[in-house]
Amino acid sequence: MHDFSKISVIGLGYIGLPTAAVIASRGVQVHGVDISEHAVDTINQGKIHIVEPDLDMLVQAAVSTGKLKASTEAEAADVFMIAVPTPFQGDKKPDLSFIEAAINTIAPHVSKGNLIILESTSPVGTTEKIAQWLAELRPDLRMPHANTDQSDVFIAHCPERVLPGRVLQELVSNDRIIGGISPRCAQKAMELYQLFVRGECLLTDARTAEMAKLTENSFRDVNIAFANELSMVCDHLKINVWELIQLANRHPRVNILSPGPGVGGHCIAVDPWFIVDSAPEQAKMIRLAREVNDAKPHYVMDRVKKAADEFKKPVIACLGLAFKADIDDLRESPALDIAKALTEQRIGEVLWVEPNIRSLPKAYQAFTPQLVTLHEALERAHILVVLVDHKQFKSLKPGDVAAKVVIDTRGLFG
Ligand code: SAJ
Repeated sequence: MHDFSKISVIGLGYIGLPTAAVIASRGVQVHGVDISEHAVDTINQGKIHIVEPDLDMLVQAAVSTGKLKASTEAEAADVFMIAVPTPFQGDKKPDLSFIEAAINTIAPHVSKGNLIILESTSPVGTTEKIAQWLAELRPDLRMPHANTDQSDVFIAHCPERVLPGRVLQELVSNDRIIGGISPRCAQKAMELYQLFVRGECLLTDARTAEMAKLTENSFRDVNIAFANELSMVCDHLKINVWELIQLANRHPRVNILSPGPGVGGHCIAVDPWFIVDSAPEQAKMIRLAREVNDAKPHYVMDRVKKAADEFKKPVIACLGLAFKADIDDLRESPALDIAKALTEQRIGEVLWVEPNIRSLPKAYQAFTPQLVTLHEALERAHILVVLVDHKQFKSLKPGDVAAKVVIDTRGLFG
């Protein structure tokens, strides 16, 4: 038997909401907190304000059984899980203000024996900072950084590592890294994760756990940068990069990732900067990989401009706007940046194709884009720019595009 009868999840976004719903589905009372009234109201109606497969059913069940309740106010609980954003500021320095605000919100409600878990991806040292902030706000409680064996509260970092689009499976099946401020903290946090995680729980200290998460996403970023650089080298040398990668990957110890129009999403393009910020002298390759990936959309734009120069009144169709295949998430998407820039710079008549959305969010309507169907794009465009490998585009036959100039950043026609 565990001694967690009520869990509070602070931040009900892409990580917090699925986590809250999964814990509630195990029969534990969950109190979700978010600053957005819209999010809170939507959840309390048993609905969701984000897109993730099957999450709607899970939230609906959790709310209708009374196990999940959302609020803009914090209240007492046995566990506080923090899942708020950690973006970077203009100078690529991490912005911890959401975490600090979360600590300020929960501080009056924390009591002896409570467990506080940071799930947000964070720079090394953030979990220790939480302990210090809380120590200042609650001098009556003994914190684990100063009282290793006898703290009143337990604090740990357990970074989320789920893949958008597969969150509900990965929340349960992934192994978890659990970094305690002290070994007792890690042990206590593990008891919580064992309520719903089928993967292994691996215990370490908080700093190593923080670095592990940043390392995972930087590893991927560096590998994607390698693929993106190869694609530019191959264009220069007039070699088909897709064929090249397929051949090289037949070596038993080579596994090159796929080039694309750049790296999108809110994690891989952000987290490596946290390493660069804390060790700028040492993290040379990690920084360079970020720069290579950030430069890729400009390279694609230049290719499109060159192709457009060949037409008097070029019609250009951008196939895909989301940040990766078969999702509707447009945030931090290089595909969207490319479509926006081509439209703004009036490189021609630009058609936007995104089969996963019905209309564009208001912010993008200022560009007066033409959101059209794939069918219309195929009828009208001279140039097709493949930006996302959505399944609808994968089923195109070479004959469908034979008469077009195709700039294929995803190797669909490789
Ligand atoms: N991409 C490529 N080529 C590839 C693979 C990806 O260009 O071969 C691009 C995608 O098109 C996309 C971006 O990279 O624009 C990121 O996509 P992704 O699928 O690699 O990763 P995310 O951002 O959806 O989720 C990542 C995951 N991290 C790792 O795989 C190491 C996920 O497990 C993390 O939980 C998530 O970041 C996070 O929240 O940190």
